[in-house]
Amino acid sequence: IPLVYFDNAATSQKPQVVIDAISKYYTTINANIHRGVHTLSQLATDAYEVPRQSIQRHINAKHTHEVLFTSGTTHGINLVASGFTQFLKPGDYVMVSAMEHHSNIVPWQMLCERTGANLHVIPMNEKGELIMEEFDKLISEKTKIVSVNHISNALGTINPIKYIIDKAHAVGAAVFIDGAQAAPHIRPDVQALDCDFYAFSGHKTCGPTGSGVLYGKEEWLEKLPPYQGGGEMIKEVTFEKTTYAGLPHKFEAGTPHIAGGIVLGTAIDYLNGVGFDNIAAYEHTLLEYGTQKLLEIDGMELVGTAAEKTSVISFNLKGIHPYDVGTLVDKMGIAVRTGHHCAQPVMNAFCIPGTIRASFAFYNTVEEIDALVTAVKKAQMMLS
Ligand code: 7TS
Repeated sequence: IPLVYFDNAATSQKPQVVIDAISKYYTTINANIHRGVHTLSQLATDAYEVPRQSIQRHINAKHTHEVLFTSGTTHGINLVASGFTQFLKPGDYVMVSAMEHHSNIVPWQMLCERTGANLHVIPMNEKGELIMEEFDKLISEKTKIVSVNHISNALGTINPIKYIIDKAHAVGAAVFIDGAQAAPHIRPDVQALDCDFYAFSGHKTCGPTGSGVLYGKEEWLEKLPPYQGGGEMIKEVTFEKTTYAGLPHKFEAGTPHIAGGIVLGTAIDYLNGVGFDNIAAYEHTLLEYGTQKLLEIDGMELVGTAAEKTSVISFNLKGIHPYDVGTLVDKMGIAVRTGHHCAQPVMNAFCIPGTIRASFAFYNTVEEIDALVTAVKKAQMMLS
């Protein structure tokens, strides 16, 4: 049976240009960067700085050195949460939302444990939308950083991040945007948003696993301490004292995922070639079609019905455990994710063990959605 891949929120499939670019890197210019003076090393070093520039343009960062290469969103969040240790004191607040992925909860909890700060959580309503009136009540001069996702992985909700950023700045708080689920669908403009940090993962945006980006405003990146010590992040090392390299190298200790960074650039160029407006418009038709077709099934319970959504449909069938449905549709050749999607607090809020999640990308089709609907109906018959 042909595979229908509807687990794009977990990771995207890779276009041929990306697969070819990985092979081309290792075949033609593989060498360590910034080190040797030999020609190959210079070629690799130059090639590694090219995607930094294309990503700077892509997200509209002011400076190239505000673009840090990471291993993914998780790395970016931990880097900033770790660096904030010195800025927090007992009684301060860190704020996240009720619909965060675990990777945008746990690092901030660890930060609170280290510093004696407390965690505030922006609640959501039954549609899976953040309640801005509650956010307005929670935010205060004691809030030092707010970290929210641009788009929820479990519900597909597009959050009002511009509102959050402006309100947070009004009380002097920094704002971190977890763009893991947004980057495959939306071209973020970090200057227009005025966010202090924006992170995303390469593997969800048609790029290689182990690649990612952390954007940080220059003033914050200058203030934050290095995250890891090691090679390439120093200016001078003696046993008495080490001084650090400038941006972005201060945050890029050790040998990075060179192929990953270069090929992430290829992936972002590829997506821009397809066009983010085209992607958004097409995926919206998939979302509308899928939502309508799935709602025709008896006992269909959609989880996450926000007015502003991307192409993620989380659902349950009345009286049936999501794992059972997921297992059966998988046997019918359809890859969906089932479970809590690393967002257990979301599942707790809806009082459910998990959901079945179909997440669409621009390469999916309505015929594939029809196949999903048929498979879900079959699974329902078998299980009831
Ligand atoms: N933030 C959000 C909103 C995410 O959806 C994910 C991964 C992460 C952070 C972490 O990204 P990583 O690349 O560092 O692991 N989300 C999912 C998902 O929904 N299914 O698998 C991974």
